[in-house]
Amino acid sequence: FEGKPITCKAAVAWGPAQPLVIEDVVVAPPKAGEVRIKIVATSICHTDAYSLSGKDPEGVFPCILGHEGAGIVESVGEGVTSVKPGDHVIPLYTPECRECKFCKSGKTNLCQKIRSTQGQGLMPDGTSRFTCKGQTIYHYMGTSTFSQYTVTAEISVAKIDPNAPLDKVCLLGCGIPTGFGAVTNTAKVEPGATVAVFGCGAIGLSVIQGAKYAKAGKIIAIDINPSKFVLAKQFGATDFVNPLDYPDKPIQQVIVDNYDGGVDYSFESSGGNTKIMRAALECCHKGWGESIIISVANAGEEISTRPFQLVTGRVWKGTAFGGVKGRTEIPEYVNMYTRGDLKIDEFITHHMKLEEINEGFKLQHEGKCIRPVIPM
Ligand code: AHE
Ligand code: ZN
Ligand code: ZN
Repeated sequence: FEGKPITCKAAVAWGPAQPLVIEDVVVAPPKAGEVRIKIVATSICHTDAYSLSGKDPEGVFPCILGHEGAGIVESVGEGVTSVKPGDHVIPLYTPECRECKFCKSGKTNLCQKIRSTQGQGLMPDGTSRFTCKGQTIYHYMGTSTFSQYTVTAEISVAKIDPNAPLDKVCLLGCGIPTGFGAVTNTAKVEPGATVAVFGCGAIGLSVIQGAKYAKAGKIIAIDINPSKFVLAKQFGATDFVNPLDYPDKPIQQVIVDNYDGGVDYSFESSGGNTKIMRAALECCHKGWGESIIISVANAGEEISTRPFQLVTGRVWKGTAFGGVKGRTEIPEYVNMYTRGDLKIDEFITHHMKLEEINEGFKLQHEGKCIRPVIPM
């Protein structure tokens, strides 16, 4: 286990709200229980932009962002048994240790084994594997996929079919399982159900794909940008509602009035808008409708509704990474894709070089890009 440091390119976030800078970084070899991964492709998720903005209380700088990627194990540290050099993997920001209270509960995917150090931008031993210009660079979400090489915990990688194209399945690192799993794991939508989706970005489209897979009866796509409805339809949405077409009526009232008292399930994938979270809850059917919050709101934001909404049977839930236990379930998502049962290619609206990564953030912010793929 005498690996050598590797010097490679990475997009470094030197400080909040500053553009990323492509730098030569030194990546130390993996320590015990860690793996070093050659990242083959990465994409950008809204949460990377949130943390870069400086509004994430867990955001530490300088750091290497990125949590939606795929790669090949380059080397492993002492005691690592579940993967070996050459294995194809997807890094997991939600690990799966299979031995903590959370993993053993059977009730959640939120493994807490390394959560505290991960939130501090450090490896489980409390140190970093990245340096640049002699300075320590922090990790991000336990993944840091905006680097040609990264180091993660062994429990933070899903080993996948080596025949799957890494420049496609990299999207299984966050957005696609997050939306799909919210439907199948968190809500457990049943055949024939009426489903509403607030926001048709990558997460909303994944919800639509999941709802179609679950054989929902009606899938209502809601967005103020009607250009999003083209893809929403392709993914299986049956109805399309633009709140701007109803200036005199709250959108929840529009849905309750037009869909027989409201929906069985609603999903909020608005990018963190707490007003939309409220509308998503309140468009649910009295007595049983369930609303699932998926997106990350700014720290300090609060949600509100009248308690009467819950007293009369609506249910408010939330989900992270779609309730997906990554090491167990992500290989299955990869197999669904290779069998042709899961759309991924349709999410990829742009290809760009690592040097153009700031342009990727800009296009996503403007709503012009669902997902860019960046070959590393
Ligand atoms: N640090 C942020 C919270 C960020 C957050 O909620 N992250 C989600 C994943 S977002 C994926 O794009 C998550 O999995 N949370 C579970 C966890 O343990 O962090 C803040 O605002 O404080
Ligand atoms: Zn994400
Ligand atoms: Zn665990």
